[in-house]
Amino acid sequence: LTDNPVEPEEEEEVGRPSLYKVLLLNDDFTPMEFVVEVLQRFFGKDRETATRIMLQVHHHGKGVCGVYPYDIAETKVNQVVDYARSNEHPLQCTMEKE
Ligand code: TYC
Repeated sequence: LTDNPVEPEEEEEVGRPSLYKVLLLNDDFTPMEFVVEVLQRFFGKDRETATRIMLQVHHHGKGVCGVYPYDIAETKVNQVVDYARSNEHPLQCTMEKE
């Protein structure tokens, strides 16, 4: 009888939830101050970090607000879009798989 071979390491990814980036998109109308407020209110950023992300979006077209599991990312997107619409701003928020 030959020795039993050692089982190969299990290399499949199991049980690790995919993460999603929540992105803000630039537009010409939403006030800078409103975007900073959104980043503080819904993404827990301090004022300085929020301002940096807002300016990234303003200058480069989009920016990452945070990275979350699917359900949390989806909730953040809905909260931001609802809040922007309530204040009559066209601010766009979306998510993409990391
Ligand atoms: N471009 C906007 C302005 O000049 C500011 C802005 C920044 C809008 C970020 C949206 O996600 C945004 N008032």
